[in-house]
Amino acid sequence: MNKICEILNIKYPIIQGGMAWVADANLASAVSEAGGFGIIGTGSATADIVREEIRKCKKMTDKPFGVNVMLMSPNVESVIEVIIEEKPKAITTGAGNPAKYMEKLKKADIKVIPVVPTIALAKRMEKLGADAIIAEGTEAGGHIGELTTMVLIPQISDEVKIPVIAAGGIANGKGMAASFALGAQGVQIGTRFICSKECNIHENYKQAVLSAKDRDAIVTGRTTGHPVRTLKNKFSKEYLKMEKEGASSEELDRLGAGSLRLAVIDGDLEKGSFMAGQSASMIKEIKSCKEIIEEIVKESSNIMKEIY
Ligand code: TUI
Repeated sequence: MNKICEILNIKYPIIQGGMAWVADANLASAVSEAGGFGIIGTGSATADIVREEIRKCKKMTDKPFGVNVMLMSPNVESVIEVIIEEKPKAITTGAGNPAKYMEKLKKADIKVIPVVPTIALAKRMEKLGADAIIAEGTEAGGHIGELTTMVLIPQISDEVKIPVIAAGGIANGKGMAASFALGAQGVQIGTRFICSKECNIHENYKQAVLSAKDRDAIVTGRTTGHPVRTLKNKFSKEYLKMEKEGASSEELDRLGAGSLRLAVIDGDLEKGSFMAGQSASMIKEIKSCKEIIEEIVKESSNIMKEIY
């Protein structure tokens, strides 16, 4: 049996990305109901909001689901406490090192699956007792590392014994088959699920992803040490211009404050930060989570059968 399916007790090794503001109980439960592993993205949300969303998800599905913890959140400590009380099947972590929380979470019998952008961090996470690793290439949306999925996955899967989940640039069966070929046992998919029927975000966000071309998912924030991949628009172009002109972190933070919310909730095409991965240009239509998952599984297994 596939190791990711075994650890998470799911049908298909497809994990939905824990996208802040985007991945709510509605999306997570739809992915889990379809046989994947749905994740509630907590971003910088308060512990009370996170508790509410986890309880909502439990009402919407009997299937296992997880929560993503964004480690740069000012609410990270209280969010971890809520997670320990509510006991989702697993957590994924992003934008930092979860070492501090590992023991507590494992004691609560919650699987811990850190997202890592480097080989060194993957090895450190294995030593600390991570149950699996999500190795995320720079093709991904949101907060990113520098290495590509193509070079990260084969190296991490050679270096660690725990199962590896590939992320970054994966939106269809080709990406899933490639991930298996590179040594991963599963995939994490974010951007494709933005374009799902069950994703409760402003229609403008979905349309922005659907109309994105190959070079439209650009990186802002390289000068601050917090690179973020987001779609090209007035906001991201202004951000890059200010970086070029030597703006301080404080000035850039002021410009960025609230911009993800403006994209997700208000659909503000000028001031919003439409975080998305390079795979945006591969996504052509809005489908249900069930259709997306079944299409990816079918396409990847056909590719693997056709090789020999
Ligand atoms: O976390 C993500 N992607 C995200 S989080 C997010 S919320 C946000 N909003 C505004 C500004 C910034 C973020 C949007 N997208 N992906 C997982 C990921 N984790 N990518 C890279 C990393 C990472 C980076 C450094 C993981 C660990 C790490 O460790 C550094 C250390 O402390 O050793």
